[in-house]
Amino acid sequence: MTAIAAAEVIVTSPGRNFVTLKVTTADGVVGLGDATLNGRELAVAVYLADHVIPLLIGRDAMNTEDTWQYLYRGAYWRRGPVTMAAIAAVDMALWDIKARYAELPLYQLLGGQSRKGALAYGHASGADTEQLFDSIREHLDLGYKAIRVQTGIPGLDSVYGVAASKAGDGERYDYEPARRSASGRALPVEEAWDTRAYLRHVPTVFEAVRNEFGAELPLLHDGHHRMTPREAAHLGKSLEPYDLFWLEDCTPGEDQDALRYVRSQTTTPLAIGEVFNTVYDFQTLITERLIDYVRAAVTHAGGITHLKKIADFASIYGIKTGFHGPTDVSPVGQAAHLHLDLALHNFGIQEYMRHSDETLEVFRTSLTFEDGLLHPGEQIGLGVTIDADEARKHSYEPAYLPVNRLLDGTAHDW
Ligand code: EZ4
Ligand code: CO
Repeated sequence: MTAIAAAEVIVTSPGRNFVTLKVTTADGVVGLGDATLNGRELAVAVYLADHVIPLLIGRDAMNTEDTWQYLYRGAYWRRGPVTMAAIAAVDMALWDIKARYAELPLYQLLGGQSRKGALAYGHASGADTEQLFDSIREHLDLGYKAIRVQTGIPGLDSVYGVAASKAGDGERYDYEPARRSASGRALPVEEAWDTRAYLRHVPTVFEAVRNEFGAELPLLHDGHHRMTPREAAHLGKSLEPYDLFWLEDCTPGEDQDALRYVRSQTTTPLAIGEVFNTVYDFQTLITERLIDYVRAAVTHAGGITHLKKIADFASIYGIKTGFHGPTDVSPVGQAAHLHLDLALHNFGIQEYMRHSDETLEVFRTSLTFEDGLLHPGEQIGLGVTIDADEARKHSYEPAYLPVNRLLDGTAHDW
């Protein structure tokens, strides 16, 4: 038996907030798990510290499946992003430990290497076409072979996915949706939204991008859960001439049935799931083949054990993966994605936003990005360590994701 001797929650904010679980065995082997829930971080930190860590001490660190079931079924109150992020962090840490005992990079325990590396897509954006083209060129220069395109909308001041400023550190455009208030009292930023303006403008932008960059480049777009099924169907149809890799999150995440109408109306590939927590959120979507890509994140969908089940279930229906990889997934969570990406047969694509240099000083990762492909590296375990001294330098600062309102003030999906 490889007993868990200690577990600790580390909250750190190197440019943005991260919650990490550090589990240590009686032999002193350490595993890390990402528990970051953007904008609601401390709820998971307390859930772990008060309700989960006491259950871990003395358990066999090797029993990833039983520990997952114990925490999921044992809570009685199932699912939800807080619970599932906490379970995810434990699960990642235990897989990290298992691979460290085996002295293997984790992907070797998940099926080995099925491809050279994971095709990554980056986030290009611009308030107008000129800025967008610059951003696409910068991503091509960085080696990206697939690009998400988000654009400003005439008449709207600030739009989801459009970077506000240039950061000048690798990614060039700084994009972090959760914001902090200068006054110290963090309240969510309120954005204004107009779906009709969006639906009119987006196809013109894709036409311009195709004219400038050609037919070959894989292009993606994120609708961020803002459309009704009819609106989403309309957008999917109007984007068909531009041959998207996928249209993401076109309708609200709770409503699996909504995708049935969208699917019946358009051949634009559909992806959804970054806000999903379990395989049950995908059940209808997968069995009725209403989507092409599952977008869950290892951090919010119960860790490696559960994300692999989602991917395997999807594979039976010919559906591929496209795991959620914004900067609010820490280098620990992103490493977990990459080990799965390398091993899973039905891997599709991996979202990748480079973390800031500040973040990468706290989290030392063996991840590499070369020629458009991500690789988790050959270090044992997840391949990530946390520098506790660096982490302590960056104390938690509250930040919220924005809220969205229609032009008349009605609250809308952000
Ligand atoms: O808005 O991770 O596809 N990526 C996304 C992200 C999410 C953020 C929320 O924390 O939709 O940018
Ligand atoms: Co998204």
